[in-house]
Amino acid sequence: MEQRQVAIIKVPFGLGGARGGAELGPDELITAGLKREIARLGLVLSEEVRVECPSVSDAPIERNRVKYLDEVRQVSERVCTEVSRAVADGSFPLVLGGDHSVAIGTLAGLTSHYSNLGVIWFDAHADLNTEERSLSGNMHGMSLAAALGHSAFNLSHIPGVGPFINPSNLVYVGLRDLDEYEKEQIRAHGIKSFTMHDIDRMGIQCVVEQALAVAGKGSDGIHLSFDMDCLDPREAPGVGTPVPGGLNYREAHFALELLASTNRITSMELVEVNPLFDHNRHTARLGVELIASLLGKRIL
Ligand code: EXY
Ligand code: MN
Ligand code: MN
Ligand code: MN
Repeated sequence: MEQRQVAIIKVPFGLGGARGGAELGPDELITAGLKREIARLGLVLSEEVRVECPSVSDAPIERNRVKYLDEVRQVSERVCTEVSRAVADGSFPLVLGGDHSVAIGTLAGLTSHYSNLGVIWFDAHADLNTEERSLSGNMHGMSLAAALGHSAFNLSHIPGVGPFINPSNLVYVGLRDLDEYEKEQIRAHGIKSFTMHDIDRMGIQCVVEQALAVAGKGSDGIHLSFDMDCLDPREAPGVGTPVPGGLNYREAHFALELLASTNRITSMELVEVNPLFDHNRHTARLGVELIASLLGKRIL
């Protein structure tokens, strides 16, 4: 069997988030041993790129209601280019955020190759706000609105991009903190959502199997977008927007082990690791372990 290639795409960008610090995420994940885990799994690291990202010091003081839109646009274009190149190289794109606004560029790069991309979105939040409806102005809460074409700034504004993602191939896992507008959008577009209530009720195995069926139906690739705040803050304190009542350690691992065993996942991003709120690199280490599970690490 051909050896699988992984391309690490580091996106040290935090201006889309509610609090600074997510820009430190990629280096923190590398320091926590990500490359060692990839090597242990017998995978080839085909490349490790670092997307150049603006930081507070080179961005103007933000006075607009929507914060750092120009910076998000710039980063989205660069991430799109790198992700697209990794797919063209035959590598598995592994994007390390950064706040969740980096997903706009990831999804742009993927849709330039996949005509009908399925998306599994692990998150406490729906990230479905538009510039008009966001209560915070933070762009990490708008990434899926951009990918679905609901917001003024959206995928169609990124050069070389493919179609918007299809709401019928999008599925949430772990939701528990939604704005009213986001709830309306989920209902209006019939987006399949497994909230924490559903996980309590059905168990994570059943949820993951159903999520896979939704994302995989008629799709030519499945992207896993993994926001670390889907985990309970006791497991993952190092995130910018923690919400109580999230996934526990084994639920998260089992979910990713199940996804790995299907061989259907074609790309992954892991976002919102924020070392400023972490203790002893706990969250980054957990992030590395979860990536390893998704890449095929087994207990035995
Ligand atoms: N819904 C809130 C907002 O739009 O500001 C919170 C969004 C948090 C987004 C994060 C990281 O997934
Ligand atoms: Mn390359
Ligand atoms: Mn998110
Ligand atoms: Mn979140």
